[in-house]
Parts: sequence; C-alpha cells; structure tokens
Amino acid sequence: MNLQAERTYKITAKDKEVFNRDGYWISPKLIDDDQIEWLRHAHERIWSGDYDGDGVPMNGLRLSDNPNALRKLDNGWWINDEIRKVVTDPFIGELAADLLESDEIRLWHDQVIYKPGIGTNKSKDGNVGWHQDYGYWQCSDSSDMITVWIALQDTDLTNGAMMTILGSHKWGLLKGSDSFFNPNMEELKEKHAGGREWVEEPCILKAGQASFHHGLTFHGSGPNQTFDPRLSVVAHVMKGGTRYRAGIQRHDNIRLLGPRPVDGQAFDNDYFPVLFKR
Ligand SMILES: O=C(O)CCC(=O)C(=O)O
Repeated sequence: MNLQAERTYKITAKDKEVFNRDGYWISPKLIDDDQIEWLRHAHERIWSGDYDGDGVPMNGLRLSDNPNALRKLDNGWWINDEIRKVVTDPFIGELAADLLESDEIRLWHDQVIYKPGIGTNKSKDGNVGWHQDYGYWQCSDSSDMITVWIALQDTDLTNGAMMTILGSHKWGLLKGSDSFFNPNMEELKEKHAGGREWVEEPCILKAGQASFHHGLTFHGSGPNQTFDPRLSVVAHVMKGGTRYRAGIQRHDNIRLLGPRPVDGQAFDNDYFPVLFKR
C-alpha cells in the first residue's frame, strides 16, 4: 500500500505527550514516493563516490571490506543535493520545533546509513549498539536535540529496525553511553539498564515515515535478516541558540566553529543551517 505524504501535518497535544513520556514519536509519511526513490538513488551515488558540488566529506568516505558492516556517512548534505533537501526540510524542522517547543531549529549534522541485508548469517557487524546520542554531543550546551530517522523502505525488526528504550530520556546522561559502535546488544543492555525497567520498542515505519527521538533516549538496532539493504537518512537537529560547551568532549562539529572556538559560541553558521524559524 502506498501512503500519501502528509506534508501539512501539525503536531498535536497528544503527540507532545507521547514524545515527552516515551522519548520518541513516530510521524506520518513525510516524503512522497518519488523523493524516496531519489534518496535511494542518492545512497547508490554516495557509496560509489559520485558527489554533487565541489565539497568533500569531512572525514572522507571509508568503506569497510566487510560486506556485513554498517555503512555510515556524516554530513551527506555537503555532497548530495537530495540528502540536503530532506535534512534541511522546513516541514521536518517545524515538527521538531513543535515537539521541543522551540522557535527555531537548526541542523546539527546528518547521517546516511546503510545496514546490509545478511539473511541468516549470524554476524553482529551491522548492529548499532544501545547508546544515547547526547553521549557523543556533550560539547553542546543542551541535550534537547532530536534525531529524525527517515525510512527509505518499510522497516520492521526483520530488516533491522531501530529500537528505542521507553522513557529512557528521563534517566539523564549515563556514563559510557557513547556506545554506538559496540555491536554486543546484550552486553550493553546489562551495562546501561542498571536495574531500571528496560522496555525495547521497535520503530516500525512505512517508507517515508520517520521516528523523532530525544537526544537522551537510548536506542540501537539489530541485524537486517533480509537480503535487501536497510536504507535511511537521519537529520540530527537542535534548537536555535544551542551553544558550544568547552572542555567536556571532542566532536567534529567544534571544528566547524572556526579556528579558535570559544566556550558559549553559538552553533549558528552555515554548517548548521536553519530548517525552521517561527
Ligand atoms: O540506524 C540505526 O539503526 C541507528 C541510528 C542511530 O543511532 C541514530 O540515528 O541516532
């Protein structure tokens, strides 16, 4: 069934209640089927090194020789026009603004993610370990950030859907929660749950739908047990006025503030485009 994109959707009081209670919210279909096809094509172009414009990825494009490994590129918008269009989409910005009750939303960075289909292979190499995004983003002075994970095919647990831990954004920032690259989900559950109630909620999405999760919500994903890759585009967004917090943690975005970043400097230049302003 092809759903129509609901480009005029407005966040309701109920949506906000769900986001604040659970730490995530599932959107209606945000992008239409043509855009989905273009974004799937964008994946192919990116992984083959075919770039738009004269920019280059900040850390190059490094592809593993391991066919089971997750592929991930940050700031795909620098080198691909279709990715740029979707991760700076004002409509996505407005939804995030309403969930965070903010007047302005900027892009923190994006991710283009390819999880290979490994069928019955037992490899964990494509897993994304349970983690909190803010575990990586402590150089920002607010954890009130949102990850918008956009599915480019119908996505459920068979093809490695992302899962969130219900209400875990209320736990605060946990030590060592920057554990994206540890594929051992059981070990990480043991480490992070610490006696708290650990409820895994799969984000089941139709192509073009997105999950919006808070910067402190634990999430991760298991193997893609189909034979087709799971493709997604992710926009990490922040409230306007988010500032640099010096001396806590390194992050590539600090470099984008210029040669001498200073504590309290706003992430407000061209590397952090405005999606939405009220
Ligand atoms: O793609 C996944 O399974 C997880 C992605 C993720 O951790 C994120 O976008 O924050």
